[in-house]
Amino acid sequence: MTDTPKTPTRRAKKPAAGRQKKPAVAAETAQTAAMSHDSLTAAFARQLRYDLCWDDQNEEAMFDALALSVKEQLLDNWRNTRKQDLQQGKKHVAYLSLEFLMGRTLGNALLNMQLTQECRQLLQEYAVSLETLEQQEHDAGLGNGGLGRLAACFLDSCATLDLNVTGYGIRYEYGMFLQKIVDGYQVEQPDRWLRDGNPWEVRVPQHNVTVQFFGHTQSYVDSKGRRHMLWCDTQDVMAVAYDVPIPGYGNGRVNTLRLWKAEATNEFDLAEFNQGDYTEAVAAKNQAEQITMVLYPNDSSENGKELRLRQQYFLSSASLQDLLRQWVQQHGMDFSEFPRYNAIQLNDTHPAIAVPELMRLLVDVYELEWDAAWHIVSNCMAYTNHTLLPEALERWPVRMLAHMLPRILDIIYEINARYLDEVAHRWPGDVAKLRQMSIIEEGDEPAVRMAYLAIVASYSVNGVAALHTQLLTTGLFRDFHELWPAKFNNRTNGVTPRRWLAYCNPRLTALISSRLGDGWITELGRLSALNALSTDADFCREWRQVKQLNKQALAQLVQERCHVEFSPEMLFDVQVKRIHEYKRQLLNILHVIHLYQRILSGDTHGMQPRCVLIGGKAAPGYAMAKLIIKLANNVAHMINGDSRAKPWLRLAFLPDYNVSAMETICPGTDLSEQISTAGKEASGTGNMKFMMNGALTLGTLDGANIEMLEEVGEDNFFLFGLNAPAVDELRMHYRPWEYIAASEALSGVMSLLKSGYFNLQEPDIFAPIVAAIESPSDPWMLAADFESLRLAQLEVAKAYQDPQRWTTMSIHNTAASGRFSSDETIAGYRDHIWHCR
Ligand code: 26Q
Repeated sequence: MTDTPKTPTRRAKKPAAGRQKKPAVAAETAQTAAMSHDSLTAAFARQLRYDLCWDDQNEEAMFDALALSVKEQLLDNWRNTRKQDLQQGKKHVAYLSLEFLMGRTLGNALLNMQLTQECRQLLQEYAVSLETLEQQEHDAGLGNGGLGRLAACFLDSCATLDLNVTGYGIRYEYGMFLQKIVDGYQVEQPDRWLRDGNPWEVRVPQHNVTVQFFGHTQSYVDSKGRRHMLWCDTQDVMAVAYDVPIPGYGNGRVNTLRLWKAEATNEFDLAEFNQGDYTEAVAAKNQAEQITMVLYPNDSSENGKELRLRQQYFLSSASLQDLLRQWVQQHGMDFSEFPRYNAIQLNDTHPAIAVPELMRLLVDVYELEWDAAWHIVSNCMAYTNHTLLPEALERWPVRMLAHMLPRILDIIYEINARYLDEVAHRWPGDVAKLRQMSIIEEGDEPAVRMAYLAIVASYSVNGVAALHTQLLTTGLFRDFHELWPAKFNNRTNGVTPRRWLAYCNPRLTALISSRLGDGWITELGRLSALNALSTDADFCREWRQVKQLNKQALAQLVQERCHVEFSPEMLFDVQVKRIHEYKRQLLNILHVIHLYQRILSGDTHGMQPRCVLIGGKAAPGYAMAKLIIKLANNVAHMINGDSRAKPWLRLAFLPDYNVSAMETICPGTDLSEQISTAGKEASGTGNMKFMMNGALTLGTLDGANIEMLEEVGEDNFFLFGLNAPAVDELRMHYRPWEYIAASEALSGVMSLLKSGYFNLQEPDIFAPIVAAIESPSDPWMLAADFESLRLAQLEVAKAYQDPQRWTTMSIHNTAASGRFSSDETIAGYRDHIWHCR
């Protein structure tokens, strides 16, 4: 890895005028800032010498010592934040998510605490660089991709915007698998990220709660004639809280990410033990602890897995019990004001079982009447949808719920019955409508439609980009939009400029801040001032120099991980994201093959030498995605081994793409590929990270690409392909062979692919890929968009060959990225959904 500085080397001394007002906790921080160097230094020395009992100066031990010392510096602010929120009665938001893709913490925490320089200084005395220690940290890979990383960016923005937000998630023992490439194939290996301990977490056993599973329900009528439900003979699991601090940028706020670990309850152990069955007791312990053992590595739902449902209920129940316990501690048993002081944001339907669980807790445990409880639930819950793919909509078999969560199923039935009355009222006599909109899907295997459950209970339902929200309200959720139009709203995604510019691109940060000051770090809209510098010769030269150095760092990463030589003089063309057919990595590969054929035929006139990088993980059970990885590797092998191609073209597949890899990739990229079939990518967020770092986008009219294009203008964006309505229209009469026949380039590519040129040792392995492209039912319509992509890539080449033009376009992209800060997005959630300050 690179040894380049990771944080701003120059920062304007005074904050620029009009910076956000610092919140109250900041005053305290300023006081302690002067002491922080001493205390960090002292804490580090103490950690190293005593707490870690390590006399040798080992880099792992030094990382641990540093991380623990940094955490120590956060503790006072952490406690104060909690105290002040309570005193001020600040509205609390619980962000429930099965995924938080945090990546590494050290560098980002130092940046937010503004301790990077101090830290560098102190490490000088130990003759070790901050970068070396940063690289000792394992990524916290507690997520699959976009949805999980979005949750992580949101936590950063919530803390920075001084909002009282707690992230609730699962402390998976094994995060996202590590990807190895063997003979071109993806091989999954377990990610034991906690093996050496996690210095950032604090175990908080005083917050333990018990979560129930299985058993059966019983009712009884009390002396006052009120009916009560009991859920009995359950198998109980203990949820143990592990808290991780989330510091805001330069404001002294420290929020909490609370991750739950499943452990066997003592009672359970003891009962077995008393019967003398020691081995059964230990086995039960294992069963309980399985719940939080592993993250499901699918980024589109894998329906019906029992353990996954257990994870969802475990997270939901533990988090809600935690919220209610805190409420009762402060307000007693009166819940009427609960929604005024609490919002619960559901990150997709994964935690939607929280809806009936909150009803259960309020009705069965806290003894509220149904209507009062429903009033509370339906004024707290808000649901974010992240997908348009119908196969990704979660459905849980009624049978499974009846067995695992019998009381919860009863409550879902009751919610459904009452809600269907409303539907019947709105559409009298329309039985088809009732069936269509029911939370319960009928059929051979009746199932609960989790998205419907979430919509019915939520006061807000949002999509994650303008097109996505529009397609939700006119497609997937049309009936619901008709019934409750006011619930629906759009919140276009964003990414945190702290990690995705200030931290990961210190050179560009220094350059930007040298002209604009550093106010842009918390007000990204200020980057628009760069437009005025886009033709300034000095500024452009420096901009190019920065990109060149960042490309060297990326080239080094590619050399180390792929053993492919990337030359920083060439165009760096990058597509990194989960491997999925709708994202069309295959279309990218087809274009690379086409370039290769041009080279072989001597048609290199006007060709721009380029290095293409593809990276991403395939779900372990997704055969086609895995085959696309194999194809990328085989094509790379042929091209990189062919001396004729060397001056023009290189292709590399980067193994184990993750958050820390992206921190080196996006600063060093010239061209970002966002080429999904229009109407399929809900938003995309990688696209925004690239844009912020001055990459140009080659993209379809999909997800947030559309809004990026709107911001930056057509002159600074390479647009191609069918739009969403055209894709839908074409589906009825799609004949891919006509597109293939009409394109000399695509025919050539298909012939070479079919000839077995890329799989000489393994005949026929790519037949499923050829068949998919040639199928009239190819949902992703690769053939239809190929020519358009090829032409757009010609424009890319032309633009890149005019360095001044490219640089100006690059600057315009960074300048226009202000709207895609997650601060903007979170300000939207704050003002339009959470209504908190
Ligand atoms: C569900 C059930 C069982 C197992 C796994 C899952 C599952 C897990 C993760 C389903 C979906 C996901 C992840 C989805 C995701 O990452 N969606 C992406 O969300 C981003 C943030 O909004 C968007 O930018 C992307 O467009 C969207 O694909």
